[in-house]
Amino acid sequence: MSEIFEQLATLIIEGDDEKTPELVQKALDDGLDAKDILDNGLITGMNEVGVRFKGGSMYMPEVLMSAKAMHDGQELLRPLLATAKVKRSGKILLGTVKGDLHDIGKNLVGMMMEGQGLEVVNLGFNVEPEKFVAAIKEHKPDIVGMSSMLTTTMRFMGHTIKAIEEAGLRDNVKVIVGGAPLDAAFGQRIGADGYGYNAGDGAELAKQLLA
Ligand code: B1M
Repeated sequence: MSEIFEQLATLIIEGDDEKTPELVQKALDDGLDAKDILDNGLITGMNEVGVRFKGGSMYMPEVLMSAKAMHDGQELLRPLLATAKVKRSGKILLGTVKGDLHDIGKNLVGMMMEGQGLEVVNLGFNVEPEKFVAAIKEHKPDIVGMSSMLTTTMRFMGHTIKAIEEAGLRDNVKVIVGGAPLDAAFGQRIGADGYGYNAGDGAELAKQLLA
């Protein structure tokens, strides 16, 4: 049984988005549990991708391929996991801030977080502070994650945190920020709970904040 999990993890690391869903389906047909397939196969593979990415032995295009394989494999499990009421380890609301259309990095962060077993509600890009606030009320996340790629849109992270405070919701959520023009000092200055340097780092940070 552990052999099929190892094969799944390897397919994720290799970023094989054709064979991953096929093997997930085979595992299901063999009667394996959806959560075991997720935890011991897909997430194990994605964890290794995070380690290799952080260590510099995997690069962005490969990580994106792994993320796609992970996504396609997970799609088959999603309905089963929902039915089985498997408890995800936390919920994160993710968006690129107002005025900013860059979403490749933010989507990658979301996929890495899904790979860590988190439920991700992806609000897309150009997300106004008010939309973050409304989404917190609707989805009740544990963490709000904001991305910005432009020096001109970084300030909307602070505006969003302020809007969350003014709505009386700041104590309900942790806030993490990331994006190429930011650093940890900026995150602290605007009152965020953490800053993620890259996708793996962001996912790890979310896990730490939930622990
Ligand atoms: Co634009 N762009 N762009 N662009 N673009 C940059 C960001 C830029 C650095 C290019 C340059 O001048 N060298 C520059 C910004 C300069 C600045 O402000 N410092 C720039 C500019 C100026 C612009 C426009 C203003 C250009 C123009 O129109 N004159 C315009 C702005 C549009 C707007 O947003 N309103 C614009 C438009 C675009 C496109 C739409 C064409 C396209 C975006 C498409 C898309 O995202 N769907 C685009 C692209 C692709 C880029 C570059 C080339 C690549 C960005 C990217 O996807 N990187 C970029 C130059 C560059 O970065 N080399 C550039 C790959 C991605 C995986 O990395 O996004 O850094 P990244 O995400 C990382 C980390 O930052 C981190 O983890 C991710 C994965 O490791 N991270 C988080 C990100 N969010 C996180 C959140 C977290 C944690 C970690 O927790 C919540």
